Amino acid sequence: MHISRTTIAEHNDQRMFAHERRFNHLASETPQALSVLPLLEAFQVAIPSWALGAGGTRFGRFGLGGEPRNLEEKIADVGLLHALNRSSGAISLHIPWDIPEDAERIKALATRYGLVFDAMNSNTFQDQPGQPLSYKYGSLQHVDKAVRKQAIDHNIEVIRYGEVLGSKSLTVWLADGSCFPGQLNFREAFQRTLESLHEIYAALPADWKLFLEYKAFEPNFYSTTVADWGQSLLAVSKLGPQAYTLVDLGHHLQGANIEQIVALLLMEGKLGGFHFNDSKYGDDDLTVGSIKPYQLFLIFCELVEGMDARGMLHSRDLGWMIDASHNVKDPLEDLLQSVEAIKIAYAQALLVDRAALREARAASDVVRAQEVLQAAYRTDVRPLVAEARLRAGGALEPLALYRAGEVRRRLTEERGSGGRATGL
Ligand SMILES: [Mn+2]
Repeated sequence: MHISRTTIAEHNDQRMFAHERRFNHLASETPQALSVLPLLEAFQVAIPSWALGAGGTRFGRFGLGGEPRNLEEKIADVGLLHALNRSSGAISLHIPWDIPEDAERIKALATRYGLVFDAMNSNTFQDQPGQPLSYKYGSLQHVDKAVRKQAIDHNIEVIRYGEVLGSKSLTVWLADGSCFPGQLNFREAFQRTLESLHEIYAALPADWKLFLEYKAFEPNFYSTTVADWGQSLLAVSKLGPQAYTLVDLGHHLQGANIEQIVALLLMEGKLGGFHFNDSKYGDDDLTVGSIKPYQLFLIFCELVEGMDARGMLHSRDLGWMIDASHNVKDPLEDLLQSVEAIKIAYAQALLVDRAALREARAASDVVRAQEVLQAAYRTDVRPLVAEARLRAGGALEPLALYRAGEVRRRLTEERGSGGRATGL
């Protein structure tokens, strides 16, 4: 399944007049918009291999049709997204599902689509067929040293697969915790986890990063051993300079001020990666920007300000990834929506008048500070994001082109309707 440059050019030609009118209007009203175009063009968001099929809940899963059947087809799907939006130039793999049988061939395939390999993800939150020891009571925290060793070895194996593909980071998310009071000694569980992480850290190549993701609850419902940013920061600080905290938007308790967390992690030089999604109640894994777009904008304001304060390159120095699940939407349409939402929030954050904001803060002018932020948030930057996409060779309206090309119908014809994408 392939969308040609000619098809994209024809699509763009039909929309060019209307687009230019909208873009010129924005550029005349917001002159600084032009200067952010190169930043928008450079910004890439990795797509996780597990987000390309229908997700599900613990109540059921509704099939989709045309789901990728193997790693090659997952790469093809991300390649399709990238051809449309020129902002999805990386794929994040999950082991054991995405073990590359022939790494050189997989690398060459990704290169053909203009993709690189983002963070590698290990999995010790469920048992695989034939696995000698069970993770029912945890992995890196387990009371049994043999179980911990099995989990450590798995993580090191994931690093080795990633090395061959050219990945530069390992993301560790642990389901480890307890379901009932009394089940676990918190201090000992944390110490065992940290010891295990030290062994994984020691196996990192010199130019790799380790991202430690935290999550407040689920699947364990009483305690999680790396439950919040404080616990992750504590662990990564003890691990060393190659270890960083990863923030997943859905992994906080309701009402948490994520933008403040981001600001402080960046200040400490310990924010490494980012998982985008949206939620109303818990780890809902919904389309980015579908529920709380203003929160996403406020987070991006802190990301931009915090990265600039440390002289970091927005496009490169943090790992940007979507981590979502698609229960009722076509995953590829959902991912196009998510990437668009991310770029809109990023563009708005870039347009904040930071000098005016600094002045308002210095004068304790609360009203003015809010006005400055919301002036950027209420700017319709869609023509700006579309212009960046156009300049990068993408489609002016990726979703419209995806639908006009009947991509899902064609994928279903090619791959069948009964298949189920692996990964989670
Ligand atoms: Mn995540």
